[in-house]
Amino acid sequence: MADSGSTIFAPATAVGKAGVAVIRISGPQAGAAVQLLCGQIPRARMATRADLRDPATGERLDDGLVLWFPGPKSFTGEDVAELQVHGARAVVADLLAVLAALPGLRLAKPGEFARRAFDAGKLDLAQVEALADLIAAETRAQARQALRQLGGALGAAVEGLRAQILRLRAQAEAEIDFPDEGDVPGGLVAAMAPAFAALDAELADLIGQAARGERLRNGYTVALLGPPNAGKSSLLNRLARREAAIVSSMAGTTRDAIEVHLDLGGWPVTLIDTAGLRALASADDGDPQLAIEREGIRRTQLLAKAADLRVLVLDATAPVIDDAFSAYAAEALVVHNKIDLAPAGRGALGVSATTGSGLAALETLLAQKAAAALSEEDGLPSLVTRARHREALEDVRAALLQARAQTAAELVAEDLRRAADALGRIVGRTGVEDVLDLLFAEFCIGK
Ligand SMILES: Nc1nc2c(ncn2[C@@H]2O[C@H](COP(=O)(O)OP(=O)(O)O)[C@@H](O)[C@H]2O)c(=O)[nH]1
Ligand SMILES: [Mg+2]
Repeated sequence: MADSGSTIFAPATAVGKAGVAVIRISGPQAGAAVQLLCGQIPRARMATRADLRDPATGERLDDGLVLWFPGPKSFTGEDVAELQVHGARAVVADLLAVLAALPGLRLAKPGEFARRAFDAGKLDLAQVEALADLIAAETRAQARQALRQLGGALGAAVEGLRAQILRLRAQAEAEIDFPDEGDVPGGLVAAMAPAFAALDAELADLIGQAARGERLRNGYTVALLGPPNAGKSSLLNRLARREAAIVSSMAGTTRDAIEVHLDLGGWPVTLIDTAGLRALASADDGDPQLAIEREGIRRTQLLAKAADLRVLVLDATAPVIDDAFSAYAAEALVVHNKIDLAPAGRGALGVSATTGSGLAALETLLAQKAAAALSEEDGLPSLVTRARHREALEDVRAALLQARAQTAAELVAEDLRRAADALGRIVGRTGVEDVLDLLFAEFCIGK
């Protein structure tokens, strides 16, 4: 993907019928392309109205705005142009065809603009991840967290830690080069003890934020569990306000888990519908229908375990707790559905997927649980948002712990070097080639 000599272009907005579409061009030929299309290079960073023409025929393709960002003060660090045109499929298709025909220009690959920004040092790796998260954000809390990371907050924290570690390393290196006759073994590490303790506390704090940050990115997961026909799928559809899951009076209709993403008061909640749980007699082995149901139940058990919250949905007309899900009954949120047919039992929240009664209370309860799990203690979103960050921080902590146990200055220096490298991985300084391709593939074209 490191073909940086070419000039790339792509629509930066989703294709379809829209008021405005943005086409982005980046690379050494961006200026020539703008000159050919618009007959001029507009003033830098000023919106300029221009006719956009096919240079081959002179035909006017659209009347739009052109923005010119000469490198290095641009998103990618290269010469960049943005064409704001009418968001018609025909206009965009014509302009893309004209651009493709120009020498040295080609359509960008997914994430290629962001990749160039990263290669030019405009964004560190954590910021690139944040950009992907921001584009994917479905709720305000997710957008807030991504924006903080895009602003470089994680990178700044990492650089602060790295600078402290490099200072310690310099001390260790000095000890190797100019050993003092009077040194006692372990004296070096003893002198560093306060610095090690401070670093460890800071790392523990960051790692402590990880669970919340990762959960906010992925959504607070709620699994709907219960016997077949209790109305789990109906409830999910009702909460999603669309027909996501198949509803049927035939028991065992839902085999695969269906999930919908809800925004409950700004908090992302992923609601998972599951196959109904019921105790199956092992004597039924060999019945293919039951084998499928058995597999569905096995998957449900796994999902139930992994979810942040389990909601046990029972039929209010027959709220029996079967062996198959009795294990969840104690800690799950118990909901009695079909209260249009029978009143809810004691200790259960009564709802009706058919009439909608009780659903507002259920939504409020789910939002409260999500808020409790995701909300910030200090008023700021989590700095650590991905398993990748958390694992690197754990490696840093382990390397520092090892450094503290050394007596020889050489070994202290070596452990400190490993700690600094692990930090470097978070922002993409070291050992990230394998991560890069995966990450940029997360983007769609034009980003
Ligand atoms: N009267 C009534 N029927 C419901 C309600 N919720 C679901 N049902 C019906 O119960 C049957 C099973 O619903 P479904 O959502 O497929 O249950 P699941 O197996 O738990 O997913 C369907 O015939 C639904 O129409 C409800 O609140 N009231
Ligand atoms: Mg179902």
